Amino acid sequence: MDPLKELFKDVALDRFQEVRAMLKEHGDKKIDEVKLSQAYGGMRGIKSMIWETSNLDPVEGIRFRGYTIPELQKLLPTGKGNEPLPEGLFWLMLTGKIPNATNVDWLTNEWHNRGELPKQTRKVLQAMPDTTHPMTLFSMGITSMAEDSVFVKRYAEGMRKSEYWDAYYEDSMTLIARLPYLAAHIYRKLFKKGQYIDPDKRLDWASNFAHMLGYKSADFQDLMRMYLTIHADHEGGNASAHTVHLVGSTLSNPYLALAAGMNALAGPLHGRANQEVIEWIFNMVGYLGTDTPTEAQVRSFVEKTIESGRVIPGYGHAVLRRPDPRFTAQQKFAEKYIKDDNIVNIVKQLFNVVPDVLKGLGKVKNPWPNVDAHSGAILVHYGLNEYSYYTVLFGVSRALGVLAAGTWSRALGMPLERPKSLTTEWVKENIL
Ligand code: CMX
Repeated sequence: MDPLKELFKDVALDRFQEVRAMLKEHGDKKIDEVKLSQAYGGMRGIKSMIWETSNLDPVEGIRFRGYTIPELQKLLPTGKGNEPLPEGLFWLMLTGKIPNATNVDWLTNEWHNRGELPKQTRKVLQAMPDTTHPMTLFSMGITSMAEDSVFVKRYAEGMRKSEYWDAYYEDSMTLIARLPYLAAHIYRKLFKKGQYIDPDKRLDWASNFAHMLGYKSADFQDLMRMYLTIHADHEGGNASAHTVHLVGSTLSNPYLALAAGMNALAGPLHGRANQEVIEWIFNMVGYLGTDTPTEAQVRSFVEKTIESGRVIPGYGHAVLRRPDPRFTAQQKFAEKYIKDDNIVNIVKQLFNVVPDVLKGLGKVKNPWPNVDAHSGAILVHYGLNEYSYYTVLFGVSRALGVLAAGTWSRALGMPLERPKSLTTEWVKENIL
């Protein structure tokens, strides 16, 4: 028996019936109005989709099933470490219920049982040159597994719509189990001369990932537990989540939907910002000739970046209007585990300087740091210096949220997504 699937089935069936009744009675009620500026402006803030697993408040930041990050750090099981296990967050996102230690042990074990990397995936990765960007390999690796999709097989056999969630769940579980294997394989292929490390099935999902990457310390294991928890979900409108949702709505299988989302995450305005931030910090160090600059020096480099027409990576957000609680969680981690690190200190200096500079521009809606402003400095501290790899770590985590949400979309019978687009001619004729 699969206890998570059983629980999900009960919870999702109740919600399905509740939503059906709600739509019957209130389906014509308005939830939003759309301004012309929003249609031309990246659809910012338009309330137009349902996402059960998390919700983002512009001021407070992310809540997973109603819980803030500090609350999750208290409530979710931590296994043998001090940070929440991502297994617990996945359970919570799927069911809405905080799991106990037995629940997460079951999930760790289940993912170990599903975690092998298929032969064809190894071959695909092997065929690619070592100059390939890790996110390209990550996307290719996920796509290469699509032939294993239970969803595809059952769909071809005539599966009923009411059973889609079950097949989606099966694929999601296998995918999540395999992602650390895939990600570690990419890391070792590109940066460690193809010397791969066997899994250690006594470890939880995040620490086994750390182990297969080649990082053994207890602190790094805790870093991975925290990192893979806080990056998992950020409601449904962000580019990677929305892409998985859109592609999934065509009934394309979860492997292809996730790969599409990872291609969105790879952009510098989204997940790749974590790579951009650390590269930019080291450019600053090179330019200033010191890794212990004064705040005035940091400020001058920030202003120089703006003057050259570039954005400050790791700052700003499409929804948030305060420092990102995921930034704060990493700041606290660094305060607790890392003493006197020059690059971590530069991140602190940037926090003192950048918001003021961005406010001065008069156009930036959110001058505060986002999730990507801090992660690189911590990874560098532990010796993970391959900056181009950072977005893969984000991607492994993001899979938890988007696949849990995708399973929900199938359980609620969400249809093909198809919003209406307009031409400027239409706008001129009908709105002006
Ligand atoms: N540095 C300089 N200028 C910035 C800026 C920053 N960090 N953030 C926003 N701006 C500028 C915009 O480029 C825009 O300028 P123009 O009108 O000249 O084009 C203006 O301020 C208004 O933008 P906004 O409404 O405040 O921000 P958006 O919602 O359009 O964009 C984001 C949000 C994240 C793309 C933007 O803040 C940015 O480019 N930040 C740097 C990249 C980054 O850190 N991305 C990661 C975000 C987290 C994630 O999704 O993973």
